Amino acid sequence: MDEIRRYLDAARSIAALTGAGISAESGIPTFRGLGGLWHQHRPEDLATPQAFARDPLLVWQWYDWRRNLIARARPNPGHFALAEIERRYPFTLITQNVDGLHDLAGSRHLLKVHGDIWTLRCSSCGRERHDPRPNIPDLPPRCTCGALERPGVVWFGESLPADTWRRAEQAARHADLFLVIGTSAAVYPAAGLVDLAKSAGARVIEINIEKTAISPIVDISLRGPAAQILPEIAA
Ligand code: BJW
Ligand code: ZN
Repeated sequence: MDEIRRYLDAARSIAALTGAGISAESGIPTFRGLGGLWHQHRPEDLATPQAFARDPLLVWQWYDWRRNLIARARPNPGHFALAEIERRYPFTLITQNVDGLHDLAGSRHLLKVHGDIWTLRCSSCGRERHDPRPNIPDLPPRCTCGALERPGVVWFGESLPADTWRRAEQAARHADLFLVIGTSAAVYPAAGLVDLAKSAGARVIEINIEKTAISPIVDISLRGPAAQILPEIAA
């Protein structure tokens, strides 16, 4: 830990990439692995534009179930530690999570590369609105233009929000310390940020309870729960 705190103190620019694992201790299931969020469905069956076109009600029921679960969740010490790191160091937080728990913990330099579950977007006119209700009455919801609204998240086969993604790449390229926290690093292009940071010269530290696809290429692997390790780093 002392060594890692020295890296933080010496770094001119720090970035972190978080995934579902950081919210696991807030009670939100991860996507893959045991107890994963795919909830007896394959991602390809639910998190794609094709799935929404085929059965918007099924997709909305899954998102509504998740919104309800997330609405009751609170940030954990891992989220708070990253907000604390942002207050003390030049830091950019890149998250694949759509749950909003980093915002609640106080992170502000935050890039949500997979969107936000609390945003609804019209599938026809593109109008976006924030809807904080844990459950949406009358699924599937409709826009004032009459077309179906969809969750404001990024599904498989869709592009990431261009400006947010450009800033994420920039943060990874400029970082001299890159933290990879609670992600299986299985989903691209987000997982590619690790390679990008490493080839641009960053020291890469992984925090995960398990070995992942990127474990062989990182400089340091810290095995354990993010809610325990991050507060130790930020202490
Ligand atoms: C803990 C813990 C604790 C547990 N403490 N740790 C290159 C190669 C191959 C494929 C592709 C490629 N480029 C693109 C693709 C296709 C595709 C893709 O990546 N497929 C792979 C599955 C192979 N990517 C896309 O389609 C992306 N778009 C794209 O590339 O656009 C360009 C394009 C356009 C048109 C045509 C083709 C290309 C979009 C990807 C969108 C992903 N969307 C989702 C759903 C978001 C909305 C929602 O939440 O519903 O994003 S899928 C899902 O996976 C979600 C997550 O953000 C994402 C990543 O998952 P994450 O966070 O890593 O979670 P888990 O569960 O996988 O891992 C949790 C980890 O935590 C584990 O390691 C645990 O051990 C750990 N853990 N408790 C610390 N307490
Ligand atoms: Zn509309």
